[in-house]
Amino acid sequence: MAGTKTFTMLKPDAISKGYIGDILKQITGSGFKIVALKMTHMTTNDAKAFYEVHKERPFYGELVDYMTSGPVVSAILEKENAVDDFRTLIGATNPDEAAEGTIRKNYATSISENAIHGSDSDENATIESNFHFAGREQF
Ligand code: DGI
Repeated sequence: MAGTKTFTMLKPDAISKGYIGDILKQITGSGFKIVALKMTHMTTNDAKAFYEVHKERPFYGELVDYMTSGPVVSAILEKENAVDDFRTLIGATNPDEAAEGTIRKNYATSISENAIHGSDSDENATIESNFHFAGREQF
């Protein structure tokens, strides 16, 4: 079966702590192929749009401020069952509840500064990939 795709973003806390290489190594070591990759600094409007689904939540302002506090590394990943397997690899939203060996357990700072994003459905993986990457950047 051909691989399916998911979208990920290494968040500002992971970048500032120097974890880009270690996290990408854990991702590729877990069977995911990187098919698009870049570092960007999201604008406030970018972050508001990316997390629009959370706009009524009390943490929305904090989330937007955090996601624009420094650069992010975004990537599209390919693997069989990519969305679900990647959610398992990153672990629970709150690193205190994340399983041993997951990326958030290994590298996250807190529930709000939790190191990494992973799409929660195939549909959102496509929307989020197209938000961050032009077609010619996706391989
Ligand atoms: O898909 P996830 O990133 O695991 O979680 P989500 O889609 O429910 O939430 C998106 C991000 O919003 C999450 O990675 C961190 C932040 N967030 C979620 N719930 C809380 C939160 N931040 C704070 N401060 N408090 C929360 O309860």
